[in-house]
Amino acid sequence: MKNTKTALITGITGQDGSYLAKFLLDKNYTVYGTVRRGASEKFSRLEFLGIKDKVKFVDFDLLELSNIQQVVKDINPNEIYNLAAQSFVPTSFSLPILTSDINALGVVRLLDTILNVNKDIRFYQASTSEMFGKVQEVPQNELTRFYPRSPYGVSKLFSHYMTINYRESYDLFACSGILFNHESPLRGYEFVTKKIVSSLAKIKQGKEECLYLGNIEAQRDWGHAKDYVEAMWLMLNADTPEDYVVSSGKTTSVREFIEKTLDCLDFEYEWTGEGINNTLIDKRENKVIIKIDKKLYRPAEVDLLIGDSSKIIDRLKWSPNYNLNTLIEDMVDFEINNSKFNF
Ligand code: NAP
Ligand code: F7E
Repeated sequence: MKNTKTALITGITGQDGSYLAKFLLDKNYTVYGTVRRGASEKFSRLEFLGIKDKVKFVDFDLLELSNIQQVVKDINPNEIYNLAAQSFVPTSFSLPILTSDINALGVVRLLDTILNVNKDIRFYQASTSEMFGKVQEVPQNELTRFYPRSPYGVSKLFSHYMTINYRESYDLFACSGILFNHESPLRGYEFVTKKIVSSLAKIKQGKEECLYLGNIEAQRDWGHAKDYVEAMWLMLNADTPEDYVVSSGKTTSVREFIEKTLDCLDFEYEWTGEGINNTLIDKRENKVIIKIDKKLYRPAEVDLLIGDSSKIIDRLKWSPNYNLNTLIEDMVDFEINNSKFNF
């Protein structure tokens, strides 16, 4: 049956925006996506997914209130998924004011616009496990106390509570998904999983020499972005607006992620040294291929994340298809077979 729903996705050029657009198009939504003007085109993810021609694009920036008002008024969608953000944690330390303007105030601009344009628009806010930061409980669920450790985490906590406040004050159908790290072949190169998989694949092919990393003892709860965009849709199509944790329920260190990737690429390897002198040797080539770079450490780190997604599994029947091993296989396969795509 024809779906008559319209969705507006902010941040459609990013990892999640691209997968969500594909997911909604497959459900016959009319999909609008917001694009921030830049010096070069940034549609490579949508092109890789084969959907660039199916999305309707609008110029948009979360910094510009009148632009947001015009876009929401013109499209008047059934659902808005706010995925746009300055999402890279290290950049939030160097650009804390810009990060706050986009990630925190940008969300109030959107919420207030919805309130004034059409209160029936359903709203999804991309909240994050970074809000748990220095974790106050293990595992973390919807009731765990927050303790963010970066300007990014703090900005997202502001917008998380703003979303709740607009829901409670004005009866908006507004939900926050507290999503733990989710990765994919379409992840930006600066994030650790993509950096590891991409560099190790290139080292294996003789195209790169050495990978430099920061704190490899940090532990993350990693899932696949394809599974996580489905959770966003489930939230906006539930009977009541609520907040949900979305996670795999397992935690893995960056070091273990490296080892799994090395196994997947059939390396023989050995760690030597301690702390920042830790290095990894390719035993077949007798070469150092991973070194630690102190400059990649963060001013404050989130040491451990592990989520408890019982609520969304029980109430919305969310059921992920990927685990960490199949995620890594998907990412490695992409690096080996699709080197012409650059994100
Ligand atoms: P991403 O790949 O970094 O994409 C971010 C998107 O936001 C891009 O399309 C970017 O556009 C856009 N954007 C940045 N600043 C903007 C502005 N001022 N106005 C309008 N658009 C702007 O992020 P992602 O990994 O897909 O994550 C999607 C959302 O989920 C983000 O809000 C992120 O903070 C949140 N989140 C992500 C994870 C995760 O593990 N991936 C976990 C929890 C929460 P350009 O192409 O122009 O840069
Ligand atoms: O770092 C460590 C680093 O940048 C993961 C964003 O999507 O998920 C993401 O934030 C860990 C950290 O992700 C390098 O110190 C070591 O402990 O891949 P990341 P993130 O900071 O967890 C959350 C849920 C979001 O919401 C964010 O938007 O890996 N690490 N060495 C490194 N990290 C990077 N990037 N680069 C390194 O060389």
